[in-house]
Amino acid sequence: MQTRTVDVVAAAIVDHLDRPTRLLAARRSAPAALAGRWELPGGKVEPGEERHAALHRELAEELGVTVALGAELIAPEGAAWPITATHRMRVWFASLVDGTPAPLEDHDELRWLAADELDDVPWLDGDVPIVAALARHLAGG
Ligand code: 9L3
Ligand code: MG
Repeated sequence: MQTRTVDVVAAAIVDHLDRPTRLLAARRSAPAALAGRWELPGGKVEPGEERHAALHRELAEELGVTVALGAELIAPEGAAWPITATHRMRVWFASLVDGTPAPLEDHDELRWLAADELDDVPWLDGDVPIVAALARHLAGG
């Protein structure tokens, strides 16, 4: 039996793409097994959907925002980050273009975290190495 890999896309929404100092973290409210853990917002790419389109759709659904996408945060072993045994995730920097982020779907809290606050929330296991990589891109202060 072959297990198909599920493609997920997520955004590292930052205050400024050119000199980021804060990252937007979202606390999951569903499913129960993941509730209370924090993540980079995003979700599954639908069949036939282009990745960037999927990410824009997810951010509109989950947070009610429009974003501009920046560079991709490339994983050490190829573009995609292996977040679970069955899911791999691509991550892009993003900045807000329209809307104020609100936890509309699948989240119950949002926080803008500075570099020295990234360890203050319990991230999903799969997001931990991604956040560690992002920490190196956030300027202090
Ligand atoms: N996931 C992990 N980290 C993330 C995202 C957006 C998603 N930053 C995992 C959680 C789910 C799966 O990927 O098991 C699909 O995500 P969603 O469609 O439930 O958001
Ligand atoms: Mg999601």
